Amino acid sequence: MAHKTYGNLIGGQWLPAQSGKTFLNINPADHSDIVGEFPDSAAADVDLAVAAAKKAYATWRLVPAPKRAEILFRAALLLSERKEQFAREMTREMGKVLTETKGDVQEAIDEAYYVAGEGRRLFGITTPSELENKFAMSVRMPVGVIGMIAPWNFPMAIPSWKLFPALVAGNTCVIKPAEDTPLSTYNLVQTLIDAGLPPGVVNIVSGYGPEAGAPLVEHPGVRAISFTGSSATGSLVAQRAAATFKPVSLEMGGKNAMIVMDDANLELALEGALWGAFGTTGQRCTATSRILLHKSIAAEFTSKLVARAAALRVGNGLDPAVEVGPQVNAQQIATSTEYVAIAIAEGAKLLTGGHPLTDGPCANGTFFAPTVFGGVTPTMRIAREEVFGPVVSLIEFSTFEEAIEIANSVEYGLSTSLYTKDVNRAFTAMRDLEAGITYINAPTIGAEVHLPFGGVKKTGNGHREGLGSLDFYTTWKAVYVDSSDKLQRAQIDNAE
Ligand code: UN1
Repeated sequence: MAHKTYGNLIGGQWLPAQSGKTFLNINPADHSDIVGEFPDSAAADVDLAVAAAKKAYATWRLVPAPKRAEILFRAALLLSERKEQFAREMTREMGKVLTETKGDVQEAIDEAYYVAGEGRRLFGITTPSELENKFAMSVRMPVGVIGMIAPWNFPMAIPSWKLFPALVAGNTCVIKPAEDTPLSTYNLVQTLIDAGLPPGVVNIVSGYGPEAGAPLVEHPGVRAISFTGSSATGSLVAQRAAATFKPVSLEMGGKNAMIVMDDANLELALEGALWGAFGTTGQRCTATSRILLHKSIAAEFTSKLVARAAALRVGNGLDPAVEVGPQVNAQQIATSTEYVAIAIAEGAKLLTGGHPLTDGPCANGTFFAPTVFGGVTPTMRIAREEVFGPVVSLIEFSTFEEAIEIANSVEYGLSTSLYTKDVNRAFTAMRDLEAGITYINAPTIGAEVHLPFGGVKKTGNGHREGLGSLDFYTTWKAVYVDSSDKLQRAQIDNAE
C-alpha cells in the first residue's frame, strides 16, 4: 500500500520542509510496513514555525482561559472516539502492544480533562499591601512561544503533558516529535484542530535533533524549552538554552530500583517485576531496571522470574497474544546488545535472553529477548547505567538499610518501589528513597497524570510535569493598585 506523506504544521498550513527533504517512519515490528513519510526539517522550517507561533500568541493569550480549556475538553471527547485508531497507528510506528498504546492515548485524554479544569482555576494569590489604600495581587501570565522536544516511548501521552498545560495557560507552541514516532503527535494535534484550536497556536516541525531540535532550542523567539529524552541530550539542550537564558524543563533517564523484602507478597512482586521491567519492552524512563532482592527470597524469586521472562511472547504488538513488542529501532538493539556484553564482561550472570530475536514473528523487525542478569553487584555498569531496553539486573541484599543505600547509589532518581507488608519500612522508604516517585507494593511504572512526574539527580532539573507543570508554563506577575491618590513609598512611608 502506498504510504502517506505528511507536512510540517505551520500557521495552520501543512508544508513540506523548505529543503524538500523527507524521512520514512517505519514499523519496528515489520520493516516492510512504511507508516508515513515526514519532513526532514532544519533551521529554516523552525524559523517559519516560531514566526507563526509568535503571531498566534498575540491573540491566543487574550482568549479567556476557560474558553481555551473548552477546546481541551472537546479534544478529550474526540480522542476517546479515536482511541482505537490512534492506538493502532501508534503500535505501528512505535511497536508497543495495543493495550499499552491504548493506555498512551488514554493518558492524553486524562491529561486533557485534568489540565482543562485549570482553565477555571489558574489561581493566583492576593495579599495585603503594607500601605493604606493599596491592593496587591499576583497573577499567572503565559510565557510566550514554548519549544517542545518529545521522546518516542510515549508518543502521544508525553506531547500531551507538554502541550495541554502550555495551551490552557495561553502559550503557543512549536513541537518537534521524535523522528521515530511523529504520527502520534500529528494525530494529537489534528484532534486539537478538530476541537477548535486556532491556526498557529500549535506548530509541528518534524525531523532530527541536531537539524531541527537544536535551532528550536537556540531560537531567540522561543521563550522556554520542554524536553524529554536522554540525560546526554538533555545536558546539550540545557547548555544551548542557557545562551539565551531560556528556562528549560528536562525529564531524562532513570535506573529505577524495585526492592523486594523477605515479608513481601512474592507473587505480587513477581507480577510487578515482569510488568515494570518488560512492559513497553523496558523502554520507559520509569522502567524497573534493578530488582533488589532480600537474600532469603532471592533464589525462589529469581527462578520464578527467569521462567516467566523466558516465556513472554515477543512479536508484533498488534497481535493480541503478544506481550512484548519490538525495540523502537536498530540503535536501541545495538545498545541492549552492548550492555549485555558489558554485563558479562563485568561478571554478571546471564540467566535468560541476552540477544536480538530474528526468527518467526520477529524476522522483519528489531526485537530483543527479555533479559535477566543475576549476580549483579551495585558497582557494575549494568547496575548503574540506563539501558532503555528489556534488560533487568538482580542484586541481592541482607538488610533493609543496605537496600535503600543500593537504591540510592546511582546517579539517577526517577522512580523507586518497595514490596513489603511492614508499614514502618514503607514509610521509611517513602522518606529515604532519593527519587521523584516512590511506589509501595507496585512496580516503578504507572504514574497518573495529576501527580507530579519527574525526578532528582541526573533525571531532571527540578521541574515537574503533571501537578506542577503550570509552574513552568506560566510566569508570575505582581500587580499593585494604589487608590490613595498620592505617592506612597514602600519600605519608607510606613517604617518606624
Ligand atoms: C516514561 O517512563 O517514559 O508512569 C513515562 C508511567 C507512564 C509514563 C511513563 N504513565 O509508567
